[in-house]
Amino acid sequence: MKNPALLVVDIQNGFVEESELPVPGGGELIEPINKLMPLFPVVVATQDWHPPDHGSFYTRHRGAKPYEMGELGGEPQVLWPVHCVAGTRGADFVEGLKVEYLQAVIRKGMDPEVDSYSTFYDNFHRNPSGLRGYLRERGVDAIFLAGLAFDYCVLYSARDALEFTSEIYVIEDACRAVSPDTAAAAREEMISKNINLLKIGDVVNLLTNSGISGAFPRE
Ligand code: VGL
Ligand code: ZN
Repeated sequence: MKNPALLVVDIQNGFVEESELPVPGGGELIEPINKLMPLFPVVVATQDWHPPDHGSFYTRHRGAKPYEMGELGGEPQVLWPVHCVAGTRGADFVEGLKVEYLQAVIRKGMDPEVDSYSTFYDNFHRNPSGLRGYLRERGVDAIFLAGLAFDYCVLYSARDALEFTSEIYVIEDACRAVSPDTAAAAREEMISKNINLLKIGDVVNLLTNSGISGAFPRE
């Protein structure tokens, strides 16, 4: 590892406040992520960025309730509460996140007919986001993930990131999950795919031992 990137996944109001799609403990991540960002040479953030009538919203499905299973494009789909509508407060980064460290922001979930948990592709794997090209041009050789939600966007992004490099690290205590059941399954899948699970303290040691310094001076 010479040039690792930190992917800061969906640290948005819609996932940390009670109003939209709250992920338990999501708000606790601001401080650790602020500490992690300046350690990395490349820092990219993602935003869930939906149109108001996105097909993953329960409101698009007659008689449906939030968090029920439904269908979108002929595939099973969790029907989410309305969340992270582009240009609204719910889609904004959480206040206090040090956005000055973000070198690029990738937005996803704009197509109303397919959900997009991964930062690399939509859930049908049809359209790429451009992140892979960005990371390639930046010469990134390892990807660290932190953010929301561990069992959805972090899992799907880590899965797709394996196409880019075999060196994937999910910083477990810098992530929070929607539900314990899906989190346990996500963890199993990561382990089976040789995605490394580590803790914030391990990251600091790993980067220091590899002689890696961040793009911004340490605080
Ligand atoms: C996410 C559910 C719906 C996520 C996004 O960021 O994990 N989860 N949209
Ligand atoms: Zn979403």
